[in-house]
Amino acid sequence: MSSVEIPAGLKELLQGYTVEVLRREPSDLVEFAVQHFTRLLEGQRNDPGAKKRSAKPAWKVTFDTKPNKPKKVDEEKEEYTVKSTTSKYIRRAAVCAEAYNPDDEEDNDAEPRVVHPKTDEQRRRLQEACRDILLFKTLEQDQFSEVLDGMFEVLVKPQEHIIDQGEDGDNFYVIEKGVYDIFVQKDRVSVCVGKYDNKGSFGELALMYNTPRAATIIATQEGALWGLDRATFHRLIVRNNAKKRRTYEAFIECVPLLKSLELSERMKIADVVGARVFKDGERLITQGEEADCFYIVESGEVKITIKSKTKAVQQDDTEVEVARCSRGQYFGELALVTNKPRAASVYAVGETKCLVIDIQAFERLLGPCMDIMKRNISQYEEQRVALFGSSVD
Ligand code: 1OR
Ligand code: 1OR
Repeated sequence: MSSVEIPAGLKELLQGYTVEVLRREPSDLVEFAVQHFTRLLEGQRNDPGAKKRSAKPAWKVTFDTKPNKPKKVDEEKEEYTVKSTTSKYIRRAAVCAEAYNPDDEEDNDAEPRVVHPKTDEQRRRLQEACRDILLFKTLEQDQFSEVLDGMFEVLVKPQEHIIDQGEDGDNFYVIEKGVYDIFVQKDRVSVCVGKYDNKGSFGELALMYNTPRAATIIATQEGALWGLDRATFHRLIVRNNAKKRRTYEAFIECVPLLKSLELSERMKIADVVGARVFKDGERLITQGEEADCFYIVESGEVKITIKSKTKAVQQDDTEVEVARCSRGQYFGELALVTNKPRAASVYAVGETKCLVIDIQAFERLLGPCMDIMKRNISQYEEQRVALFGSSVD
């Protein structure tokens, strides 16, 4: 019998299709195959590098964890396993959690630049969605433009799994609209630990640290996302992290609140912070609003004011200054810790620069500092009574 040669990539192509069938359970396998392979083909046309990678939907292509580097033997292994909570087959992550050092990033400038063409209207929506994304806040203008060029639109349906915990990471996502639940497996049970509500971004961790996805993200309604592929994320964001670490290492080291963290934990904070500059008098936080981030003053000063109905002031809603924060001090933790609206307003006094951490990174990274924060929060209450008695709204 003559020997049969299996073409390179065939196994991965069919496996990718099989995984999608198991995941989505389509009623018509042939029609689903047409859609699946068409998306794949379009993805390859937009991104020639995708040809090397396995067959997932075009926007969910699996990327090699270290492009251009020989793979380790156990990275090649792919197994299929039953996920306990959803009873669906998923691909077990074939990535390894290496010690991460952004300085080790190869010089990938030679990599082809990925551009996904967009209409003016798409670009306007994309720019709006990316306006407050912290990971983009330390990029130079030309790097930011490259990021925008490399992003592609993803429309999602209710109950769609954007990311599954344990898988390897393909894309980073910025939310344009929609609500997305965050699930984390605890003792084999999937627990909802938070949500993204029409803003924010997710999916950076697996790409930054070469680790399996740390959480499952599920759309609760129809939504729109902007994806950025792994290679472009590496070239622009991860390489920028080396610079960020150098820039913020000394400062983060001298923030009293963060002293109890290990060096590696402080570096992870440097990876996720965004730097924001506020003009004199600009309001950073509004009392009564919902909270989604935490601040550390890097330079300048902020004043904290509380609306009060005190007998002393005799007027509703007068803002009374209760505190100031300067370099190394933090604010905006109270609402995140207590899960309540902002307890005070905060204004810049002179030009002020702050490092900003979003609520998910706050919960993930600042757990070890929680005791210190809670101790200080209990002092707010004492100060409140001293300043206003008990008649503050
Ligand atoms: P990823 O690439 O690991 C899942 O894919 C994404 O979920 C992850 O990047 C984050 O962007 C996002 N712990 C870990 N990842 C989280 C968390 C989270 N929240 C959002 N993501 N925690 C929840 C904090 C509210 C900590 C849970 C113990
Ligand atoms: P937040 O998330 O509620 C406003 O947003 C922030 O102002 C708050 O977190 C604290 O970080 C900060 N009472 C309430 N919030 C305060 C206070 C404060 N001081 C700073 N913040 N008091 C002043 C204590 C000196 C009590 C005033 C009656």
